[in-house]
Amino acid sequence: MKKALITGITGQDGSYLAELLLEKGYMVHGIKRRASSFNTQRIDHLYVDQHEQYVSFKLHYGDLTDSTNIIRVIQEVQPDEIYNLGAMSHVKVSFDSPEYVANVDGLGTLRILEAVRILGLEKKTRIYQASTSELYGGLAANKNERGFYDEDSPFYPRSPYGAAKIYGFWITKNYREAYGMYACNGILFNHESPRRGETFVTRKITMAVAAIAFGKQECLFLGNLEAKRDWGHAKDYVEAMWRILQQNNADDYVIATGTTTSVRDFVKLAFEEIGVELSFEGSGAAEIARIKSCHNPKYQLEIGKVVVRVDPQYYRPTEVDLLIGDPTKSKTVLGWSPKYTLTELIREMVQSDIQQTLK
Ligand code: NDP
Ligand code: GDR
Repeated sequence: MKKALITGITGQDGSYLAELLLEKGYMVHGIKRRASSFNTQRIDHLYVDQHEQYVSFKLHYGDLTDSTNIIRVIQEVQPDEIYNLGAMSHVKVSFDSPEYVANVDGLGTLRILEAVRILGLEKKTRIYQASTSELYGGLAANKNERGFYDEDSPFYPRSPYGAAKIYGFWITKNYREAYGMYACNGILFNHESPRRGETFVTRKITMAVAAIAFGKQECLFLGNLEAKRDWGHAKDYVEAMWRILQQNNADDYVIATGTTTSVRDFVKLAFEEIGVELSFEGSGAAEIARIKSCHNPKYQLEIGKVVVRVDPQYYRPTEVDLLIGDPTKSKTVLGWSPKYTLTELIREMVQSDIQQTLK
């Protein structure tokens, strides 16, 4: 039975990855942070009474800022695979706590790699590092000749989060080259789901659509509506993480859908999911969206009502304008391609938030 250790198991990706590995027959260990209130909602359904005879899921308290803890947990678990998903993952918040994000997202990666080395597990333990499309920074000049970012595109991070993750990327690659470790970067573009954190833009939008539909929210305030992202479904992306660790040789891979959509269009599509058509007017900080029509008799929505406004407090000091990934290598080498379309993703998120709103 293979043993996996997941940092960030309480997050969106950690929860889907834990489900996938349990389905594949792994013994799954996860590191969770001690918090003053419950932070395990996404994985509570996986909990097994630790007194049962057969336990395939176990949580350990820990933190990526604490090397002693990381070494002790890895020593105890002796994992075949480590998925380092733990991170302060919010780009905007990283401008508020840049030192903390460097410590967790940057040095945290080093702590994992060093722990494996200190414990003499270099030849046993395979390591997946959660790298990100934020490394590219969205610079138009850095796209490949086909107009995408791929594994060879230059990096230009535009936030303390991106700068911390670039250290994680390079130190992972360096340990692979220096010590022959099976350590890989998945350069994942944005991926979402009903389990997405509530302050990321997609989830903020789908929650607002559900709340506005039932008269529980008046208006959705957003930042930059022009930004474009390559959005996929987290369930598809954790499958890619697993595949990255099953190859003969360690390598780095872009995981993306190859299509990009603006925040404005995501808003339109999410409202369309409940039968509401929006019309946008104005520009920049003065842009608004009104209800143009409502085809669903279930929702008593006033035509002409303003339901979206721009609030500059959500702007970032430096923005990543456009991301679009080239998944050719992951398709050909890993045999991976996304199963969900953007429409299916939005449908699942809106429907899930409607169910939550009705509770
Ligand atoms: P989430 O924010 O949902 O989850 C982050 C996880 O990291 C949580 O379990 C969180 O714990 C944990 N964590 C935070 N700080 C620490 C710490 N100091 N020590 C240990 N654990 C910590 O992120 P996602 O699941 O969306 O993303 C997973 C990883 O992939 C992250 O590294 C992210 O940066 C990266 N990534 C994500 C992409 C996306 O679009 N989702 C795209 C590319 C990369 P707690 O629950 O206690 O807060
Ligand atoms: P991102 O995701 O920064 O790409 O990082 P986020 O959903 O936060 O922002 C996407 C784009 O939407 C714009 N935006 C807003 N964003 C938020 N959060 N809230 C708003 O109100 C809002 N209005 C507009 C942003 O400016 C941005 O352009 C995510 C994270 O999961 C990272 O951890 C991961 O590495 C990258 O994706 C790939």
